Amino acid sequence: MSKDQIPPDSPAPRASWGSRIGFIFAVAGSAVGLANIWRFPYIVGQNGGAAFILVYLLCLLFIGFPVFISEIIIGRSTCLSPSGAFRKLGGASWGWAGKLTIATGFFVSAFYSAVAGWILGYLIEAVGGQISSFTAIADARLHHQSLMENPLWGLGFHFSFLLICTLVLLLGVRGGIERGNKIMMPLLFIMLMFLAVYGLMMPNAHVGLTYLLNPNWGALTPQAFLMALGQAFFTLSLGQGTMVTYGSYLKKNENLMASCVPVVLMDTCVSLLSAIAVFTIVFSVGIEPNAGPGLIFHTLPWVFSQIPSGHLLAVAFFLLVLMAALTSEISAMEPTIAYLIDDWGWKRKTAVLCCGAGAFLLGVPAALSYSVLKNTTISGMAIVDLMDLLATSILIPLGGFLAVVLAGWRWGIPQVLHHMEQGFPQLFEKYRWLIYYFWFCIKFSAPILIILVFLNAFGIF
Ligand code: ALA
Repeated sequence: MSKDQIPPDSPAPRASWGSRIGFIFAVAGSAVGLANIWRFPYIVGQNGGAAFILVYLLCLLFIGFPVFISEIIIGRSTCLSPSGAFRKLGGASWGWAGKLTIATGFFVSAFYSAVAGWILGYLIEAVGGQISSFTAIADARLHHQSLMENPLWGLGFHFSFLLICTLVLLLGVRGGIERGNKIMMPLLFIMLMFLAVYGLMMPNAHVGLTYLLNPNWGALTPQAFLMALGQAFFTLSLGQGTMVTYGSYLKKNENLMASCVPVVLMDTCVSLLSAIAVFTIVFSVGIEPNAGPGLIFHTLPWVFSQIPSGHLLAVAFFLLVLMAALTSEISAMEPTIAYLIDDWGWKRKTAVLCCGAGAFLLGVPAALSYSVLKNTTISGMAIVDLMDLLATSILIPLGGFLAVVLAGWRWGIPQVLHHMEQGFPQLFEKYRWLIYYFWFCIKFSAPILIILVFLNAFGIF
């Protein structure tokens, strides 16, 4: 980075991505996570199959992608963490909005790690063959229950998962995040392709595909719209400071569209492929995949016990989910780390260690949700589910809303378009319609639709 790119209020030369592919893999790594492989298949199953997929794709087109681009531009144009970036573009009073998104990322990293810890625990179980040898689905459920009721199991894997993330983060933006994603993302794609092809070759694969592609419009409730919106936001890691922070490491001469469009396509492909893999594999043994979060913790282990090469598939599946979770967790922690470095002048090592320790402590209640804290519920929901609900239905859409209002109304569309052209000055000459698309989405459709979905979901109209 040349000297003239360093903003005056940035204390030290800022880290940057080494290459475009490094950026694409890092951002795709952040985007592809538990939401794609774990949540997407079961919410599709519960909310109308292809009808829900259509709503989800529209949410991506008119809300998710414009918010994603706005956040990346906010970061790239300021080269600051979300707090400084929001302050610089919006004025002093906007600093709190940036801080809110950082706090959201930190909050997500805490409960996400608890859930990802269970995945790590299941991977170890898969390697040992314990989750591919059940003779009845009830046994798989009981085994899951016995693991979840063991507080040391939950806490130990929550800690171990965070330890791996912290070690990667200690290696820095290029040496840790970029290199780690460059290794894990291709592996993730290979494993997912393998599982999807395997699923399509199973008996009854067509039943799974029909279930996925058959639209059930009656299942599209207001809650389903909120879920589609929450999924579009959560899967692109929006509203949690991540994309602003990752954008702040992107060089100004990078072609923004060529860097960002592949990320959204990859993320969407992973969600659809995961749904294909899960539905075809689950239907092959004649059961329905609408089992909620239990889908991957007892339904799939039971399926792995029924099919040929189930042991190998179980290892491949949980390794896939683990890598997806690692790259996303790292990206949820990075905004806090960047903030501590930028605003508080901390060294990276101190910031990473404190962020890791903080995420562990905040995640402890989530990790213990089904053991010592299993009777601590609100409206019947366990702590981890409440944290998930608070993040995905309120904090994350709110953070995305603030980013898009900052970009579209406070900073202004001309500035946004100007920064979009950096790295590709002919962008709007070649694709003039993009001006109207971004103008309409950033200024109107994204903020208005977010408000409408909120009001609708809370029964206000
Ligand atoms: N984007 C991450 C996921 O999908 C947080 O899980």
